[in-house]
Amino acid sequence: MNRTRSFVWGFAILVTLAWAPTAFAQEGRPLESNPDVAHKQADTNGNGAIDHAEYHRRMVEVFYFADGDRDGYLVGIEIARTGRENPAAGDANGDDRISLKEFIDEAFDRFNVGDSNDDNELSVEEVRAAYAE
Ligand SMILES: [Ca+2]
Ligand SMILES: [Ca+2]
Ligand SMILES: [Ca+2]
Ligand SMILES: [Ca+2]
Repeated sequence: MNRTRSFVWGFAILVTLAWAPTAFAQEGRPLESNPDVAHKQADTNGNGAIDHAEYHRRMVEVFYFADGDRDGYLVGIEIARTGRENPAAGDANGDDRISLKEFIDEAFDRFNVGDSNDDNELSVEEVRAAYAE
């Protein structure tokens, strides 16, 4: 998998996905492809950085948003809604579906890649860098 694409999906979902406009538009969710706006949306306490709690909240939100049949697992088209190129990525137990735990674990791998100064927060610069790759 191309590193840029695999990296970007984490942020794409962080910002609620510009890649699945139809699915998200149907649910009335604003699409966000601008890293500055995306960062601001996830930074719920407005301190200029996305911490683990804020990121986790956002990822949970995205998971349940993508989980169209609300069964607690992402499969097929539901995975596609998260912008993933490789549906198998993150499927740690190989059952061909993504549980919330698997989704969050994978998301935090992306978080750590994006957190280039290792302060456990994503600055707007770090999010911009991720988008620019
Ligand atoms: Ca914050
Ligand atoms: Ca589902
Ligand atoms: Ca699984
Ligand atoms: Ca950081």
